[in-house]
Amino acid sequence: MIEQHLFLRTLSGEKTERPPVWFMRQAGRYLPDYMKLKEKYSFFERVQNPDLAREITVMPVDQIGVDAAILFSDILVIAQSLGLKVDMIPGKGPVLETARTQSEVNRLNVEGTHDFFKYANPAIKAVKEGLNNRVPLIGFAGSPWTLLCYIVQGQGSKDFGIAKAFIVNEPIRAKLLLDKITEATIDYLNIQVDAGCDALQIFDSWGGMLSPEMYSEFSLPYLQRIMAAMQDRAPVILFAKGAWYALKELQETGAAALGLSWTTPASFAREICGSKIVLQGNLDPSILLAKPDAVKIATIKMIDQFGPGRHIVNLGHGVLPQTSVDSARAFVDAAKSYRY
Ligand code: 1CP
Repeated sequence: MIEQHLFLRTLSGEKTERPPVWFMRQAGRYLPDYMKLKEKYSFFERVQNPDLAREITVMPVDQIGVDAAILFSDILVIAQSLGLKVDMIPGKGPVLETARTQSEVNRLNVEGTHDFFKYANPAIKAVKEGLNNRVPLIGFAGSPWTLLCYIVQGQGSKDFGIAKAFIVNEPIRAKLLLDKITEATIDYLNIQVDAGCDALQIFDSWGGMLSPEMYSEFSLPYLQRIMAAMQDRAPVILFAKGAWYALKELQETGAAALGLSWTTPASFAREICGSKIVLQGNLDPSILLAKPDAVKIATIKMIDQFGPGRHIVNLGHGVLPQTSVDSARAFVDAAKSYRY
């Protein structure tokens, strides 16, 4: 029974013998076998083809030994489903067709969500078959604010200045855009749960770029809507990178767990949210660039800081592409040999 798996038991608040471990971006570019598939197939072929989605999603389970799989996809599929072209440029990252003017935002098509995500059900079913109940499958989406960052900016950015100026200059239009992203995201998360995802994670990767006031206006209300819609569907992990000031409000959305970046201490989160909160995180991904022995020591020290339970071991953000497979394994092995 998948419900009996360590990862899902921990998410439900049970006391366990050790913390489960997985890490953000685990199905990706630090794995040599993934790089081989990357040469042969485009990014969205890898996402949409059931055989490729299965092979890539299962890879870190077989090769690194993580306790949960995360579906191979990207947060930007929501931009695509709304009708915007997304190109993954090798060496540069994603480049998107933007929606900034009123007519561009009006044109975004929420009604087309189910049609666009026709591929997701067969892909997720294939992944579940490949996992064969060894570990649970995490589905995911970006937060509406984080999606707005890419849809308005058109690409990754250090400061997302165009996106921030947009919400200040055009707050009403920004909220229409956020509404549309929210609606599409709820539909897509339901599709993922219906197809067999056992848990969900919402990535508010750029949440912490907003001031607390701006966060409560442009990110939190949309997360609250998503969380309300998912309440009886699957446990949800909320990862709002760097938004330490919103932890209490994020907890009150009904999240099963909160993800922490490495700049937010576990003790701080427990002080704000109480001892019962399940926390996920938060080793600095750069530490995985160190030698395996050093990674082990740092990982054990990090687990100690979370206290005796209610913790899912993860990084504080996505794994870096330069990470060696041996150091990634040392991180996972340290968690798997830990005992409370
Ligand atoms: O072809 C490639 O390999 C391109 C690299 C790549 C990969 C492996 C991209 C482009 N996306 C992905 C997969 C991906 N993206 C996953 C797969 C599952 C896993 O985690 O193993 C997930 C969960 C994501 C989520 C994602 N995409 C986030 C949220 C997580 C985070 O790191 O904050 C974000 C911000 C993106 C946008 C994105 N997609 C790709 C890149 C290079 C980026 C970042 C762009 C930027 O802001 O510079």
